[in-house]
Amino acid sequence: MKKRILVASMAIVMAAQLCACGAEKGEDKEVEEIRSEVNKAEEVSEVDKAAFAAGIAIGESSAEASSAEEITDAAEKEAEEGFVLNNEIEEHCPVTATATRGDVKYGEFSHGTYFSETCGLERGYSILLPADYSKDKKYPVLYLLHGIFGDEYSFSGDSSNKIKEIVGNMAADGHIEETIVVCPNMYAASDPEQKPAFDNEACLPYDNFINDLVNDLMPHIESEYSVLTGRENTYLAGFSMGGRETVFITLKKPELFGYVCAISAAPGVVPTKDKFMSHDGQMEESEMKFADDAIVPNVFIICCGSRDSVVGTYPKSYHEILEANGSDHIWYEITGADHDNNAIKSGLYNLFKQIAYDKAEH
Ligand code: FER
Repeated sequence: MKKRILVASMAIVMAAQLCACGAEKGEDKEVEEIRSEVNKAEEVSEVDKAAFAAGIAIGESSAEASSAEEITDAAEKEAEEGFVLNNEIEEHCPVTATATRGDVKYGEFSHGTYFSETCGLERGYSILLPADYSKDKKYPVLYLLHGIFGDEYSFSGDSSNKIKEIVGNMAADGHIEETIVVCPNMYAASDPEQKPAFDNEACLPYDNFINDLVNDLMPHIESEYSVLTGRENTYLAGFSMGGRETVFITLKKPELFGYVCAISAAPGVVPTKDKFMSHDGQMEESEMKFADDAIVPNVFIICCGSRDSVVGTYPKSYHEILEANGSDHIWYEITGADHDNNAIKSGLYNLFKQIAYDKAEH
């Protein structure tokens, strides 16, 4: 498993190299060899694709990927201190937040569909409703966006991200309101045959998700479920490719989301070239900011594992650009975490902690 993932990852890098050198040298033998490696990788790439999407560590088994000791020690220490309602970031999601408790009823994921005018297609989403969901109550909603190659099952199909436990425990303890979590399919393509890949054209449907979310999915959720509406009750978070779209959507539609967290955001918001591909960019660096008169989120977190082997320091660069452009946000690193669920758990926990603090009377 470890080796297969490594081979596939290497082949993805080679695929990028292939694009770069193919243009210069033409179809010589070396290129053919690389191409055949890439094809081989495609056979095993389903494993790799699922890993990208769900936040399972890429390149090594997840137990080894993050620095486990560093993370467990810190999470236990933070748990010992108990939940303190303040606006301080806790780098590691405490173990008490992810524990399965006998005294807490957790929600379950189910699946729904909606018609997307944006794509001209019926599209799916997973939804986590609180255990005692009732039409007599109204709930805030978190829209949670998956990574590249993912779909609406990426989060719901991976119990290691502890989403149910984090939301359930924090609500049961009265820190946050019971909250609905919606996990869309972020690949908003009109052609059902189009597939994601590491090239600009294949990534356009991800950049189109903003339209599907705002014009189709949010109205659907607001009409089908008993939800509180408005920016104070509408949260946005995403991992990796989902983190990149979270940053983009937040900058474009800041008035819609009161609380936001971009976890391990992928490159491509601004033009750049990384080991996977050359990115055209969704905007120029000078444009990467909130409009002067914008209503901005109450909380906008950007975070990333200190050992992220996939997106590296791109999230930090987003923080630096936003800071240089005068756009408010919180930036932090999760010491020891890779491109994985340790980062996801931390981001979600801290988003809810900030929500708890911001909504409390203090
Ligand atoms: C890239 C590097 C990482 C990229 C996407 C990713 C589209 C996404 C990774 C993930 O979602 O896990 O260059 O380009």
